[in-house]
Amino acid sequence: RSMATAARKSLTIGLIPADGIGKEVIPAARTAIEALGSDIPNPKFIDLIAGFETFTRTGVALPEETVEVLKNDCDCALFGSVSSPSRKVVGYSSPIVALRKILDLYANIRPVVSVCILSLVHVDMIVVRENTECLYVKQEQQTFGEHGKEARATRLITERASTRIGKMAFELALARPRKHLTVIHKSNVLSVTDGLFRESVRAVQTKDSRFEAVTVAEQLVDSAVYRLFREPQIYDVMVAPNLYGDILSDAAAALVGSLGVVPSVNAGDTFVMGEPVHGSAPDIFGQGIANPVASIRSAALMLRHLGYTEAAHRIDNAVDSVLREGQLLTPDLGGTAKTQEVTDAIVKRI
Ligand code: GGG
Repeated sequence: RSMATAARKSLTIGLIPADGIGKEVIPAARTAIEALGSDIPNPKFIDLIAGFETFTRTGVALPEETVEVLKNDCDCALFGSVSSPSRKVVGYSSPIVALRKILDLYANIRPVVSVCILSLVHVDMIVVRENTECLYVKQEQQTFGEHGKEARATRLITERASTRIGKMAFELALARPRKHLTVIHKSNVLSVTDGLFRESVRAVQTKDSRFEAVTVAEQLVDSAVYRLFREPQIYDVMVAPNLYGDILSDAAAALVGSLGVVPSVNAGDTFVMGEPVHGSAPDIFGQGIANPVASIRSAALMLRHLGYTEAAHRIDNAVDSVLREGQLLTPDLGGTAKTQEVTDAIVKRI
């Protein structure tokens, strides 16, 4: 699926590096887009802030101005990574979770593909993660019960969100050679919520005859994780509720060498935001060794989604060529190269 480019005379891209290595890899993605020259009409970049560091500095994790600029002035955006704390911090809420909801970026599309020299098995799949609901509605309460503290979270699954993520997954599967879709759920236990997800996704196929060409399988999420490690080649497109999709795509990244090479886009009907699947990696932040590949590939995915197919192709080919040569790999891939060296090598090939 791509948003039409025909009438576009320029492309304005919001850049939100956010926290940690996001600040090192988003500039690399910008350099890759700039290297495309006239393939992208008048690219303009707007630097925007968000994240935990923004919160500690200003008291707000997602400033209103960032949201307004994205909505009013940008055609698309690139988001880096965020370091939300694992404890409750009063007044703080994850800006990436909020942005996905505010901009209605309901699909998180995560292609996980083998990097030839690094993979023992051939993996070529897309994890399609519902991006707006499930446990990420973040309605949690803690109370005191007879035996002490009790905590509850609401898990929201709607027919509307499950249907539209289902449609997105069927479209993606239809465009691939294997045309195979696996619906992930746990409806043997969560028969109401996951039952609705499963039923809504499956109903998509009955309402559009084009989707008859797609073969559909279902898998319980625990069994999907097992089979993902045993025989990842069986998967083509997977569609999952938010939390399962989050976990499955990180797990799948382990099969292709590193989270540092896995890109994603957060896509809605009118806006798209590229985002590396990896987090802010505070352990390596500041050393200049973060892998820029996931962000550069996220830029390519974003451009492809906007219809700039040739530009996206040029970036992907350049990345593949650097990885194939294997001379310049960051430490997550077993090498000693710096972020800047890998970026320069990719840019040179673009
Ligand atoms: N780029 C993906 C990323 O930042 N992952 C970490 C993440 O999603 N954390 C959730 C959060 O910090 O709010």
